[in-house]
Amino acid sequence: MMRLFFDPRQLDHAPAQELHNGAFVPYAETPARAQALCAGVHATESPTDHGEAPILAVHDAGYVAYLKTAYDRWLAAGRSGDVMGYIWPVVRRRALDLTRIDALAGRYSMDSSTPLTADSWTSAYWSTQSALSALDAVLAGDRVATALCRPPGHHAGADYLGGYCFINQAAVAAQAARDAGIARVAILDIDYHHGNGTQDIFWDRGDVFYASVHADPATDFPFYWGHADEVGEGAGEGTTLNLPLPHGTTIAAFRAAQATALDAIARFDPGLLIVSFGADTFEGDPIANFALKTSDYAMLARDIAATGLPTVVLTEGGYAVDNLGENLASFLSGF
Ligand code: SP5
Ligand code: ZN
Repeated sequence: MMRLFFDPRQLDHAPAQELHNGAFVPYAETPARAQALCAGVHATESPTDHGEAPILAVHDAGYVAYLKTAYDRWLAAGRSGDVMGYIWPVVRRRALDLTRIDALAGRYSMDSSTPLTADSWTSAYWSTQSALSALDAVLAGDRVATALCRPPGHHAGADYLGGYCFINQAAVAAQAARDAGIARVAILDIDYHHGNGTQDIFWDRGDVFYASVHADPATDFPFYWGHADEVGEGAGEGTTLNLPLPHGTTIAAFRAAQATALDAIARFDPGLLIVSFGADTFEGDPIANFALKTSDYAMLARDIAATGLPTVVLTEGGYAVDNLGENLASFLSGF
């Protein structure tokens, strides 16, 4: 039986609303998502606590301090409600060392749709511990293990949150695997959205391959990353692979793109595969525009399993809550 990791503290983070198309709407990345993920699988195990060191091996120390203190600083500034940035240090601003919470909220984020609550750090921390525990299982010899990562991680960069993500679990697990002696690690990202944070973190590194199948950023979030000509730089040139697809994509084209990614990963010859699995490619997803069916996920997983690589599965997005458990169950059944 495949081991599955989840901690109930991952439910605590519950922003009230997000800014979307000019208005506040209910937050899409809900605790109910985690309950649906759990309902879709057999019993989960609590993760072991690996502490902050594996997080700090990927994320900027100032950013981690911000995640831990931002809500209290927001309250101290007289605010109520969740922390939301409203000014960003773009257009060539100097990298000033500011302390005002309003400045920090912009410095450490990439969008306005990821409110930070009193519980965001705790939930993201335990989501990351679940990922690290799944990695432990695979390093100990399991062929595959899964972490129900909520909040998700692939949009979070070394020093920024965004896209409902705070700590990048795939990146933390990849770095932990490197530090455990795995020479080359591959990340396959099949969430609907491009995993800009994961790409950024390993952009100039040749030891971690990042391959993503996702909605064309010409039409979809995160817009500024995930275009086909982004291939990495320096030692990382050629170890980033982006395969954008159009709205309406069904399993045939998605599976073919995943096969292209898996071929490139096989040539990279990694010792470990990490899968960022998003079920927001589902035909009924409320914030996305692909058309995969529940049974398609089992086929994608069988193709991944056929690589024979030791595999850590981490969940990312997927907002059709009523179908999320069965979509995850379908995917895991393919391993
Ligand atoms: C992990 C992941 O899948 N993040 C996706 C972030 C996408 N954010 C931009 C789209 C926002 C749409 N918000 C709709 C809210 C409806 N309640
Ligand atoms: Zn997504």
